[in-house]
Amino acid sequence: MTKADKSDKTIDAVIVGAGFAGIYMLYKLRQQGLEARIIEAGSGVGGTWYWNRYPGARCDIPSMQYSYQFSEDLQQEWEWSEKYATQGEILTYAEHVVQRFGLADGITFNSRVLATHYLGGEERWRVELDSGEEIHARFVVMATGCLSKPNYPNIEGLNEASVPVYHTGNWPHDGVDFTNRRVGVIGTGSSAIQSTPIIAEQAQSLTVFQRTPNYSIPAYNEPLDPGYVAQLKSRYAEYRQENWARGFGADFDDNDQSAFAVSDDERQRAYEERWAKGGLAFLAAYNDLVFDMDANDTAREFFKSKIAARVDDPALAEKLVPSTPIGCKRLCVDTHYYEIYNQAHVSLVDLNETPITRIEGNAIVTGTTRYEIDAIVLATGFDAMTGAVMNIDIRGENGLRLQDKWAAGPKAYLGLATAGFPNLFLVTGPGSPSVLSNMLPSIEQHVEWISDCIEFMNRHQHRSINPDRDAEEAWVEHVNEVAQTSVYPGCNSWYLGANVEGKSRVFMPYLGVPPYVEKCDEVVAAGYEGFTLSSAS
Ligand code: FAD
Ligand code: N01
Repeated sequence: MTKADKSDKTIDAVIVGAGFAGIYMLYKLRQQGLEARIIEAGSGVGGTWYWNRYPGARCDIPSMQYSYQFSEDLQQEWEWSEKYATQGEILTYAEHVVQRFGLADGITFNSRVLATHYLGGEERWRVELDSGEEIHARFVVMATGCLSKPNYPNIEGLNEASVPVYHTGNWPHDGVDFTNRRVGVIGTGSSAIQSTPIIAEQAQSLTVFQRTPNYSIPAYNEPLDPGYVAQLKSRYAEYRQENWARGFGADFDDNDQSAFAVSDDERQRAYEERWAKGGLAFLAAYNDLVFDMDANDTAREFFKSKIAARVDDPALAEKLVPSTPIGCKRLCVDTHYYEIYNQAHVSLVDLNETPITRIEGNAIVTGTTRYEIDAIVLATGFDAMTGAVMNIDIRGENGLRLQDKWAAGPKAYLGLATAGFPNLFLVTGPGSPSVLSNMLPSIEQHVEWISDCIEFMNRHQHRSINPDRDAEEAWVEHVNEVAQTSVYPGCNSWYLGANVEGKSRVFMPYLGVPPYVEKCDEVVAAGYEGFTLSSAS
């Protein structure tokens, strides 16, 4: 059989990825009676929650909000057990959704999309899998995730290490027992901050290699109070609706006041109250904490004192205090993180004083010191926002390669589509609130926008949709302008691509859920303004 024979059939859509985005996309397209198929590299659904099985992994948005809202029955039926659900519970939830809505037969597992090329005259995409299979589809939806391509550090000797090396974003499914082992953890972001307290409980010794400290606030995780759950479920839909009006798309008990609208004492009291509750809501204590450096400094000073109070050795505490604005990297949420450093078998290596030079067999070497270990944990994060998409050889009109188009930074209209790549959609792509929001609602908003668009196209017999370059340029500029009004560009974060060697530095997420959703709705109301819709040739 020739390639041409194999390609006779064209399905409606290929969806890449079976995380929360891919699952819901499949559900929505099937509701329209369309033929869609998910291709997933892993052996199961859940995406983030399938891959990140490191000890202590859980959400940092409260579970009652970090869940789908598209089905009232689903949100009423599902019972979360804790304020912040564990990785295992979130994975079970994703599996439940797939089973409940009968989606499993639309997913091909253990299969990676290597390439997808647009066949111009035919207005369809050829999708190539690592199995050698080719699928033709009118639409391709990249539900590949913002934090799904692990970032492996470029450290000499790492690949030749004589001890096991684990990445938090690709953790063994059977778990890892660190009992009686000397463990070295590289990185101090959320993944390290969640996992190290548990690793410390097991390990003979734990050495944490820190390049940049992060701010972290206690989670105060606890079982969910049935009274609270019942009260929230009695008005769940209304509650969800209210959250769309909030900057992060989540209920952080937002205070619409400047940090300087109150006295120093009152501000201190408010910070203490937020601290006592824990979690990301701290940053909503005042409306200018991530927009005004002076306001940010008041929160920074407060955090410094809290970190100092949690660590016995003042010199060590000093090393754990960041010098960057608070919030410009995602605030971490921990359970007894700083306290690990009060244990004799836990130590911190400040890589600013002595950078890692190489891995030598079973040792992490910094300058003249060799740290002998039995296991290495890379908590080194992700090639965020663009990594998974750029990993695929995507070619649009006239053979344009996405890797070339995005070489100097990603360009996407509303983070939903990119000019020159008709009928290819991105879920929570660069230029959308994505990681600066509660991701589950943001995923739903994107999936609904895309499925409505496909439905509109079919109803009006449009064959293709493509963003206009001018509209795209203007949007990318706007995303950057908004970012410049905030503290976000103020540190080397993965929001900017600064954590990956050689990656262009462009601020990728859009700041502000309500104006973003409004803009998406306006574009549709104006007949997909900023897009060109073409009918059959
Ligand atoms: P993912 O869940 O990343 O799924 C993408 C899928 O695409 C993956 O399964 C991957 O295997 C697959 N894939 C990628 N490329 C290919 C390819 N070429 N071929 C085939 N398959 C491919 N967000 C929050 O809002 N709140 C939280 O509390 C929160 N906690 C997080 C905790 C961790 C540890 C991490 C890493 C992220 C967290 N996030 C959180 C962000 C999280 O990524 C999103 O909330 C959400 O799960 C993303 O879903 P998704 O479907 O878009 O992508
Ligand atoms: O990754 P990160 P993460 N040598 O990029 C360091 C979500 N998430 O997996 O800051 C030495 O934050 C790097 O140092 P630096 C959440 O959105 C949520 O922890 O680049 N160190 C940094 O300290 C989060 O923001 C939860 O100087 C190196 C660390 O590795 C996002 O996922 C839990 C290095 C990476 O931190 C990513 O978090 C987990 C090198 N060569 C994740 N390379 C929740 O709590 C990198 N580092 C819900």
